Amino acid sequence: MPHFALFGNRESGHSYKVSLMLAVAGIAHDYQEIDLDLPRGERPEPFRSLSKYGEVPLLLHDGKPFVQSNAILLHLAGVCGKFGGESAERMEQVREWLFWEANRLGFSLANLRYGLKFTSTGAASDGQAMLRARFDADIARLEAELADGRAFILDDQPSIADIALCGYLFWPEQANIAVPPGVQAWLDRIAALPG
Ligand SMILES: N[C@@H](CCC(=O)N[C@@H](CS)C(=O)NCC(=O)O)C(=O)O
Repeated sequence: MPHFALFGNRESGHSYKVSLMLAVAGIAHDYQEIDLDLPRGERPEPFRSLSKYGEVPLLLHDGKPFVQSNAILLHLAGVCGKFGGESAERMEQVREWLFWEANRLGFSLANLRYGLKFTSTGAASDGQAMLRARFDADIARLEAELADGRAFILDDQPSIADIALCGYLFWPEQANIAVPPGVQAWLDRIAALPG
């Protein structure tokens, strides 16, 4: 029986992506909360040694470390043969979205939220204005993508692309953003998934 252990933080959308995948895929796992207020050098072992870039999430699969949320999602989809892992074709489509997410929503929205929630300059900095403009373009792209009525981002079946893209979208008030109706309906379908 494979063993999975997730090291995350409950304020981290990147950790949330992996938690959500483990939940909807029904993969039993241990969980350890990492206090990100601790300097990196003081975070507990084995997290400190195994988290190559010092960040959450870290997933151990039978003791082997996996880092970077989207790389972890790809690993899990491959392991369970679902959520994009069903075929090479779906995996190709998923990979495109994962790269888009890391550079677009996972950058704009994650850092908008971080600026508002965790920094003293909050919404006032120039960086926040840039992130907001970038987010506006990103959410418009997602809304346009979903306009044809498909249930999930690839087709009518959920995949790790949905899981990556929604990582920071369930808490719009924390980033002071509005979620358009097509994106909201898609989020509701993700929230209704078993698990
Ligand atoms: N590209 C990484 C980003 C991970 C990340 O930014 N993690 C943040 C929390 S959301 C973190 O661990 N921050 C604490 C630190 O950098 O010390 C991924 O996709 O996993």
